[in-house]
Amino acid sequence: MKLEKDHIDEHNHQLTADHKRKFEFVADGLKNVDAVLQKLIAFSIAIPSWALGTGGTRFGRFSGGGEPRSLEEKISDVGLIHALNRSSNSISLHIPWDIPENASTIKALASHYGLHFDAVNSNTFQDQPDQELSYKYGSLNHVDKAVRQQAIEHNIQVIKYGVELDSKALSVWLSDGSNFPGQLNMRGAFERTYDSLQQIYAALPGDWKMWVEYKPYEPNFYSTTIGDWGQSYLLSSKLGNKAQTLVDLGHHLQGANIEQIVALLLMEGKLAGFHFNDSKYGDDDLTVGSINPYQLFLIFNELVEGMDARGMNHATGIGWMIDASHNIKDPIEDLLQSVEAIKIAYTQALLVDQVALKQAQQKNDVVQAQEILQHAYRTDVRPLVAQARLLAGGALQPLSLFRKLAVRDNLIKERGLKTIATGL
Ligand code: PSV
Ligand code: MN
Repeated sequence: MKLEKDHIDEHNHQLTADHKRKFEFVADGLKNVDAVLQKLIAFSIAIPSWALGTGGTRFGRFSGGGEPRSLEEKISDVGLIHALNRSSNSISLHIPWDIPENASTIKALASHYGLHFDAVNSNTFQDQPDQELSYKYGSLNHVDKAVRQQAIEHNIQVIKYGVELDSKALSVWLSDGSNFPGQLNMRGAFERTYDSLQQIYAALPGDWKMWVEYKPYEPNFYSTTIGDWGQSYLLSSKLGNKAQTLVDLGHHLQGANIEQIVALLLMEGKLAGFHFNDSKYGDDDLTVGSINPYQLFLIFNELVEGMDARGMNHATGIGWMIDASHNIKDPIEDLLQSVEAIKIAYTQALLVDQVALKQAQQKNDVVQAQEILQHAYRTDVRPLVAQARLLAGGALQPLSLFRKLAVRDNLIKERGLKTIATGL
């Protein structure tokens, strides 16, 4: 289904008076409204190709209907999201869940919707039907050289697909690790992983990056070979300038101070970017901002301050991507909510009075420092986000327009009720 410009214009027209009042109220108290709006217009978040179908858990999967049956239909869904919010102008592919058989056609289709391709993701955490050797006991860290070689070749193949699509980064997430003490020599596993990654690194084009993702547990429950940011940082430092550490918000043990991790990686020029999601207990992959929006704001506060300190462009300096998927929501509605939550947190961080905060920190004025942060966090910035979207040609309220146009019903009519998208 393609969204017509008239639909958006009509929707915006009906909401204009109310929006204008709210926007003027918040804009009135701000010094830098135009700069904030320009930054918001430029800021876009990549959509993962695997989040357009309903997510499953190990206990089951409840398909929602009208799920995309092909890469083309996934691109069309991202096109729809982008038409509504003007903030989702790229798509990140997971290979082999989504293989671009004909790259030029796929690229043309994406650009028809104003989209391009973000990082490509390799998958050595599952066995594929036509695969010779199994990843049951690991991939890049495997004790058997032949298995490692197969996993290395897969990653190089993924880079080749990415080159055809003009992607600029390879995301590597390994489930490699052990379930029981004694199963694996941890140093050996790390060294083999480093060696395998070096070979993949050597195949990266000059203008590419390798994003090394970490995760403490699941599917392995005793040790993960790249288990935390330190281990990822160690690998990316040893590998070289093109390698960086990717932060998935769900990949931390409870209570971890993610904003501090982010601040330090950024300081070292080693922050690749994000897989955004939210969680209550583990890698829950819930809608961004649904559980802990304050943490998201604190992360963005470090990002804005740290990127400004390094003179980085917020929109392009690192990779911004969602990695969420859940089992009960309409995936498009979930993604619209996630993008909105990210933009809200970003806007709040842009409103932090950094000069005053530094002064408070210098004076050890703890109370004032908290007041400054929370003043920004408690500002209702939604009209600013909506205004930026309006200026960019999107809908004032993407989610309500999605519902009003009964987009999901239309997709079900087009694709059927019992379609299942590739992914987990
Ligand atoms: C692993 O939990 C992960 O976060 C990696 O990024 C994978 O690519 C993705 O999820 C798969 O759903
Ligand atoms: Mn991830």
